[in-house]
Amino acid sequence: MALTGAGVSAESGIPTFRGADGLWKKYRAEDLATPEAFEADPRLVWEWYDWRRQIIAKAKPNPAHLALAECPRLTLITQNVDGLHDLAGSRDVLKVHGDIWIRRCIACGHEETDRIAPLPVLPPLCTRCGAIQRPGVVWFGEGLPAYEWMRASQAAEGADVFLVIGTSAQVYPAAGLVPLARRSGAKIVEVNVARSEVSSRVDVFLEGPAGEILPQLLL
Ligand code: BJW
Ligand code: ZN
Repeated sequence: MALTGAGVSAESGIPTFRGADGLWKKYRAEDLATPEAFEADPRLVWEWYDWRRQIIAKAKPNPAHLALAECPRLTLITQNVDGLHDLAGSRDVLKVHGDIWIRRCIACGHEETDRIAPLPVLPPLCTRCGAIQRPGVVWFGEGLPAYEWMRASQAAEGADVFLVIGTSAQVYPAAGLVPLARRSGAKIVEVNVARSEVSSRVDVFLEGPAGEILPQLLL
């Protein structure tokens, strides 16, 4: 199995969250990626997501996404909301932090998926009931989608090899999949340009850009 984070999309030009050029250096997570922030100022939160949707709309999968898509018998779990694994051809991607291309009504739950960026009206409104929509992502303090999380935990318990790619492994419960897999007997192989929260407890640490290392490792 593989768990990917923002680093796998960095070479596609999508900013990561932590680190020198990370989104959280310029924006405070609690002002933008929490239910409280959205309740206080849905337009501000949507402006940030609309800006990110515009960046992601122009981005293409890089050799890391493509190598993972060509790997048979791989359960792919991603924390990324950008959809680049899908565009690369991976099937059955488990998106544990949601999908930036989904808009979900806060009143009736109706979901709409498209790749429109920028959106014509912010905040966008539900076509079914007219209430405000929210981005279909998982914010701090929110539970992860139950089905995806169950499949991710099962994969961690059954994995022989667990690739941890381009994640700082600081955000839970996703980061907890690494020790879970390790306790269950998996070999942990990490690919990252820098050491992460889990690097001291992996079997193999491959230092470098995912777009260079994964094609060599998997193809
Ligand atoms: C490269 C590279 C290249 C660069 N090649 N590598 C236990 C302990 C402490 C806290 C908690 C805990 N359990 C829960 C919490 C609270 C919280 C949490 O984890 N906080 C920590 C930060 C301390 N977790 C939550 O709130 C979660 N929910 C929850 O626990 O709910 C409980 C609950 C249960 C039941 C009912 C109700 C509630 C939810 C977490 C949601 C996270 N959401 C975000 C935003 C998503 C939407 C959006 O995109 O806007 O998800 S935050 C952000 O971080 C995003 C990412 O998916 C996530 C992880 O980031 P990632 O992918 O690791 O990126 P970076 O930037 O951190 O790292 C990039 C890495 O790439 C670096 O290592 C680079 O070196 C590397 N890199 N270029 C290879 N080319
Ligand atoms: Zn609605």
